[in-house]
Amino acid sequence: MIVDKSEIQKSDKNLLEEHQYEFNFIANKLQQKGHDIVARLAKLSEFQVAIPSWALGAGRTRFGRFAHGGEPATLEQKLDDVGLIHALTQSEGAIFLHIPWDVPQDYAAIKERASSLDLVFDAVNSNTFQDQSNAQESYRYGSLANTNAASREQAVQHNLDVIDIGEKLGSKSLTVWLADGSNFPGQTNFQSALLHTEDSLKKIYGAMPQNWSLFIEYKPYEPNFYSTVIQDWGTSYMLANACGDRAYTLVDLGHHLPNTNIEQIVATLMLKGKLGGFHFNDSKYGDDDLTVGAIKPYALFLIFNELVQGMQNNPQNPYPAWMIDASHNIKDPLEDLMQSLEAIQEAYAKALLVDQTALLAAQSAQDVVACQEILQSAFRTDVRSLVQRSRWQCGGALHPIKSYRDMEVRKNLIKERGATAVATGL
Ligand SMILES: [Mn+2]
Repeated sequence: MIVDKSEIQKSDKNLLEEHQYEFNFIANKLQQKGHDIVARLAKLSEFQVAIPSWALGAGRTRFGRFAHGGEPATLEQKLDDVGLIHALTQSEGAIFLHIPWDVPQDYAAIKERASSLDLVFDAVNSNTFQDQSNAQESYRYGSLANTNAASREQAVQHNLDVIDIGEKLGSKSLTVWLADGSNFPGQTNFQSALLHTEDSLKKIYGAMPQNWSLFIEYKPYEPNFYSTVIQDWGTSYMLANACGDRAYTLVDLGHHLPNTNIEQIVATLMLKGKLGGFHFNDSKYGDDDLTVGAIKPYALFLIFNELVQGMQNNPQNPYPAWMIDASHNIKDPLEDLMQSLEAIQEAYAKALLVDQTALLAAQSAQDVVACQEILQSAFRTDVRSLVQRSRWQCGGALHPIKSYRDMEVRKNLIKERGATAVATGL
């Protein structure tokens, strides 16, 4: 299904007057405070978030999976789904592939399809957390950290194959998330597991093309519940430093123990020039993979405040790769991705409104109350019409979910692909 621009306009028609009124109100107010609205809108429009190929179908828990029908069963259909929400939002113009599920049969055709949908290929993601049917060696006891050299070699080779696939598609980075760890005390030797991991990552890093980056993700627990080899940002940072200049830490919002101060981690990594990528989601208990901003929108804003500060003041840090890494057990995945995007854009828009000069002055004057006032004044600003305007001026919908529903997208996808079509790669 291809989104017709005239359908977006039809769906927007009754919203335009209200949007205009709300936008003028907030734009005037912000201009009076000295904000350059055109520049703010340009920043919002430039912001593109990648969609992972595994987020386009219903997720699963250990207890069941409830499909939505019309899910994308092929790589081509996954591209089409991302293209569809990109047409509505104008901000989801990149796809993040997961190998081995998304290996293209015809590279030229896939690249052409992506470019016709205005999509680029973001980082590629390897998978050594489960055994593939034709595998010689098992990852039951780990991949890059396995005590068995043959398992490690197989895992390294898989990453090299993924780089090869990514290169053919125009990707420029590899994300490694390891499930390696242990379930019981004594099961693993922490030091040798870390040394094996470092050694394996160095081999992968060494084989990457010169213009590629390596993103190393961390996670404190799960699927192993006693220890994970790359448990926190410090371990990831240490490994990235051991690999070299083009290796970075990747922060996934869900990969922290409850109440971790993620904004401080972001600030530290950007100061050191080592924040490579960012995975958005939200959680209440653990790695819940919920819709971004659904639980802790203020924490998301504080994180964005550090990201904005870092992007403005830390030239030593590369522009981070953004991705929504969520799972949709109950909602229509495409609607959920649009809700996540909205929350990300709102947090970003609010962070752009923080008066950094006044904040710095208040911090220097040790005026704690003023510091909080400055942050919360930005957080409490209703920026929804700014986000709408940034999307609309690029040809997107004022209200993407309304347009999606007006166009009966899910019904059409079920008609095209069938009610039982199930997405691969979850
Ligand atoms: Mn992630």
